[in-house]
Amino acid sequence: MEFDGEELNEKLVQTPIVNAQLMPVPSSFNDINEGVEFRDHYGWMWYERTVTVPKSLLSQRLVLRLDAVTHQGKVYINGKFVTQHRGGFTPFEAEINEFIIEGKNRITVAVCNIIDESTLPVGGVYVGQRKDGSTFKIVNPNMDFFNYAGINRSVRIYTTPKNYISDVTIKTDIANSDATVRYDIETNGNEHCTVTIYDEEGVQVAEGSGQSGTLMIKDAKLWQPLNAYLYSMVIKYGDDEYTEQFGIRTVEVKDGQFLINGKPFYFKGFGKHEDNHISGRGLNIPAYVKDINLMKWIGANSMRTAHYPYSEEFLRLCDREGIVVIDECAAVGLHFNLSDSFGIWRPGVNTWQHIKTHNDHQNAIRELIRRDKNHPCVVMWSISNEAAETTEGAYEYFKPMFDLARKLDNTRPLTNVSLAGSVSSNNLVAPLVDVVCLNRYYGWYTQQGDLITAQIELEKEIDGWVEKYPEKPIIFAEYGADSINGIHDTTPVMFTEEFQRDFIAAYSESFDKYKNIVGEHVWNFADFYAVQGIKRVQGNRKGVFTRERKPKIAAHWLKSRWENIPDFEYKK
Ligand code: GCB
Repeated sequence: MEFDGEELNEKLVQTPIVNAQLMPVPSSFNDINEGVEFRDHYGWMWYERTVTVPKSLLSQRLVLRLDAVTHQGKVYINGKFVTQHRGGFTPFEAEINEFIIEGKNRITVAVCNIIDESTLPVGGVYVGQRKDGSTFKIVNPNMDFFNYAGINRSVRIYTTPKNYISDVTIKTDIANSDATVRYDIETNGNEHCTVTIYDEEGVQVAEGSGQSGTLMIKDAKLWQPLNAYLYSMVIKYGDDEYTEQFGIRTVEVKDGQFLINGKPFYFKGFGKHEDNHISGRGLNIPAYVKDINLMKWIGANSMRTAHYPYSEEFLRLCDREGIVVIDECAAVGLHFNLSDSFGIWRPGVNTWQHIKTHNDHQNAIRELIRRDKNHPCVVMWSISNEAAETTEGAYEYFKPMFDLARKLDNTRPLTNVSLAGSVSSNNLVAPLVDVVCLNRYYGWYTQQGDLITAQIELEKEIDGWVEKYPEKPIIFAEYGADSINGIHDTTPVMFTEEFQRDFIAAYSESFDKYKNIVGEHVWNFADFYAVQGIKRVQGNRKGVFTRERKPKIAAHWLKSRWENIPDFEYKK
């Protein structure tokens, strides 16, 4: 990996990079080496390696796939430009036969970590000048999480025959004890296509032919929260073959409840981050498995991919283990007036008159749904987190986003996760959502330390939502307090483990009073690295687990609460 200006490197790409620094892929680059300049590098980075391609592969269709280049990537093979992509959390790929030669090939990927008012996440660059005249730049998301970047997920070359399967959409429905499975296969030609469905024991349960159709599975086994059952659809198309796993389940919002397989589901769990020591936001499969095991230990059944699409590997694990997922696109920070100036702070400026995210946001929705539509674990799409929903123009900005998501997927409800202060009376986007998702910090950022007043304010707000939108279920998508593990007190005070526990207990008491509240996602599953500031102690400490995944007192408290809350029909 080499740091330099874009122009110079556009020339450098013609010749191999020398004296490069060692850089693991996949990983965020930031914590791999020491020093502020390295960690906070702003701009382009150049990754390079050689791969050997044997002659036998050249007769196949060769595809280079990059699962996540954060936030922008340009790809070159043997010095020639191949493709580029904006958006750091969804994959892109290109056919590369014309660039590849037999033997050694040089793959170069230029990565840019800049985020601004046109990208997702929305970010800002802070340019400062020191007294000695030197300047510095910091680029931050317009939110507290650290801007981990690099080639965060896997890069692979794969092959297909010349005529190939490019996509499949699977939609399931339940009729008594049977299920219907609708499939639509996308290909590049007109080869003969067959579809066979197998159960978990490998027994064939349905078959069909043609690129689309509806198959029936008799006595279908359902995908249930924490009790997953996965079928495999094997598609044969000419010489190509692809297997997609899927689950049979339905999702519906009705009468203020969130139904999974026709029964009212109660969300217990967390907002998370992809965040780990050393690898930052990089793919980390052992950590995913550990986190899912901890979620099960604590009695959780669900989570939200705050604030961007997580890796495909993570979602496959959630499919397998029955973790229910609210899948969020990387639309975070669409707000120019947040008082914490993490990225951009433009007091008085109307976000919707100036923001330039329209294109990237539509692409992000398209790419998210195309990538994740067949995951049974995903039960709802989150269109954004904490946008300026009370500012004039919010409805006009979001209406086309919601329309697009509904057009692309008519099987899942939609939400927009709301910032404190956007309440039932002033939230302009609420009419568009199926489920109200609220991030609330009464007793932390406001009424600091006073949990009695916090609860009064919280319930006043909930009353307003229930009254105005009685048909919409409510999920608390974030609520939480920082605690530094090891800090204790007899009379709870902010930042102690006891206060964090009491904060969560107070909210829980209020949640239990309302039938329309169908879920509680504590912020956050674990401590995570954040932008520096006086409110962050080497990161955001609202984790119920530490960054090393050790439980704080609140974890034990939540375990005893959640083990007594059933997944279904909690509030009869
Ligand atoms: C929020 C944000 C989340 C922050 C959290 C906090 O509302 O959605 O990204 O980390 O507050 O701890 O301040």
